Amino acid sequence: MLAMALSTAPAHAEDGYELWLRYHPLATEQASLYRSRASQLIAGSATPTQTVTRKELLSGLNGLLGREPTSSDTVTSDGAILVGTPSSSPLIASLRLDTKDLGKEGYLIRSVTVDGHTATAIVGNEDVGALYGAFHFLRLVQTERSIDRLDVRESPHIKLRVLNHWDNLNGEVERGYAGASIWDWWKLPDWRDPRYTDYARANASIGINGTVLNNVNAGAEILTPRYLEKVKALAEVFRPYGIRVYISVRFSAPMEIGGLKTADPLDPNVQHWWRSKADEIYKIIPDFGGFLVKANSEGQPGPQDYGRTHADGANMLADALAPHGGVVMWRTFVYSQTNADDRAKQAYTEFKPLDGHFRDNVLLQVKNGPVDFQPREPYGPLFGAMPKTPLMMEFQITKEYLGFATHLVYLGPLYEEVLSSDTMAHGQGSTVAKVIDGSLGHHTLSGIAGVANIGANRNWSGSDFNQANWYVFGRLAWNPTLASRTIAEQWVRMTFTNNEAFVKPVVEMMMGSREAAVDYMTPLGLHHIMGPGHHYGPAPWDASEARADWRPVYYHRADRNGIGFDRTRAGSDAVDQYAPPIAAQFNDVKQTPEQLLLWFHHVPWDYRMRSGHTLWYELVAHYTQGVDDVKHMQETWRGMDGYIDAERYQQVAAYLAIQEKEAQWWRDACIAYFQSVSGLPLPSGFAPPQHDLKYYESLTFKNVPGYSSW
Ligand code: GCV
Repeated sequence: MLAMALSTAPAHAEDGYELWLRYHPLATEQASLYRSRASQLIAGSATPTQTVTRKELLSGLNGLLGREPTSSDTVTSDGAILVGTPSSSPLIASLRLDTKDLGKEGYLIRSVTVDGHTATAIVGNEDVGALYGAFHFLRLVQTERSIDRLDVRESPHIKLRVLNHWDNLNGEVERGYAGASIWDWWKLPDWRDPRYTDYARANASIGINGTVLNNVNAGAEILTPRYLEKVKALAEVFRPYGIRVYISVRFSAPMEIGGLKTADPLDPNVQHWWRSKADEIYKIIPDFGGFLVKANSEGQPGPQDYGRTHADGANMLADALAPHGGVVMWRTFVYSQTNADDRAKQAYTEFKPLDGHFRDNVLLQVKNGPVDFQPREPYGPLFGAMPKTPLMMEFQITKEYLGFATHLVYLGPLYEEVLSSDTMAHGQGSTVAKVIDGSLGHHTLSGIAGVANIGANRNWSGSDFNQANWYVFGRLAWNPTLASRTIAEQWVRMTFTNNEAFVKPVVEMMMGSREAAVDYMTPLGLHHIMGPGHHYGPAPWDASEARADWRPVYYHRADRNGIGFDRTRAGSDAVDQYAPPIAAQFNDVKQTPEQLLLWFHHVPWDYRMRSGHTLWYELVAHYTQGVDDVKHMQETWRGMDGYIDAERYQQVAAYLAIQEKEAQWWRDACIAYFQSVSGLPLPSGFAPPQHDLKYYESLTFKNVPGYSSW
């Protein structure tokens, strides 16, 4: 008996490896219901994509329903699932379904009748559409939705939906909190870890169609033949799943590995070098996606080193890739040590004048906020300000500023807040989502990138709940108008259980988690007051960094009289980078949403908030609320014991305990510091910090994950 039990037990019980593709048996009643509607599978295997689609459906349905549908060529009973494209399947063609508007990646799922039998058709114009449709169908079963009268039509709103890995070739991941890089560069190309296939499955299941393999702080080596062979091997694993590979390139590579004396983008030898390099890449990777570039930013080389513009640099690379259909994703994350102007303004100042100067195959990749992936920022003012240029969104999935792997912070609400922000750039309704999906500027090219939170940890993302951030990124990349709550609910059902007693409170907990983090870290528009360099924990007092704009004190500007960064017309005038109605709103302290108050305004400590309380009171109240919220999350989680496997339950519980400890630390350290600056007594009813300010200031941290310059 024991031997049998052991032989059927999965090698890694519930360690999070399966992600949301967790095809565990549904409850008996549900399973038998679905079995009758998924009795036969009619799906081709003439191409690699068809093969993986078929395999996924068979293993998914087998896992969920306890039985594989029978494979067949004709519909012989009720409950057949037909998968494919009109051109690859005469049976599907005979259904004459309208696939006109689906494009290359879209799909439909339709309940149909074939030869008198009920069936479900999953149809794309191309194989990859059918693959996406298959994942959608599996999700319906996995989340126990009805599959009786289906009429689903889906196509992606955004063309390029990519992950950015900040993975170095030595295996380290910049800002990575889930262990080493999953790319085993040393053993590639000969050893193709099966994990690469699971990575591709996970991404395809949420519609991600591109991956940038290496860090934007790039070395030139990735462009050498030895590494290109490794890139090719990964591209081959990903291709059946509709995923293209891209690489981050170092602008000075022609000098470092090409023996040239310059990397000047207007130099004919440099142009020739990049053209030959692109030819070399496409010879071995015909569907290579293109280059991602961080140039003239935080010490990286770039065209400005030669007195050229970002457009000169991007266009030179674009010309090299254009004959092969590749694109350049050029980042706008620039700010200069020598520029005394507000850091939040510098990307706009640099790039706005270049609108209309980029080649057709260039996208500008813009971080969601004007500074750097803070718990809350206003949307970046470039969105809506460069109508002639396709702008890509860059979100951070890894939680560099949001508590690393251990804090439970669901980023869906953050992404949704940014995507639904109205830039008013072309009248009301000019949301950021419409800027990046290309509809406002009438661009055919559009894109969205997420800085991955994936590493070699068995659970991929460093914690079970961090997986939700990878998931929600993909789903919003496909359709940026989806509600993050709906996505959270689907994720919970797929990742844990369909039991309502679990789903409801856990979704609630997730939805409140981002605001909790904002409250215990940076409430009311505060930002960038984390520990220097590694960004772990609070350090609002810190002024140790060499660069002014890396110091917390630069951002909060607290003194005896007040706190906040004056970005109004009387201050840095960052407000005027927004469209006039938004600028007017942000310029007026009374009209500025209080959650962004200290981002745009320097206000006295006794400033009256809408609640009638003073700013000082509200600040303390928000910090306290953040800690209370985490305690409440712990309480919710305690009530979930027994609904899921003990392994994951316990790890989440342990991580929440860390989060509570650190939320308290954030609150106490920030209150102690701001109190020392304001000189004000703690409002009554609030507990004093557990330690004095000196204690918090004395804490230092070495060997912090994701940060390697100690
Ligand atoms: C890849 C922030 C991070 C850096 C990161 C940079 C960027 O400054 O702290 O680690 O570098 O953003 O996005 O380029």
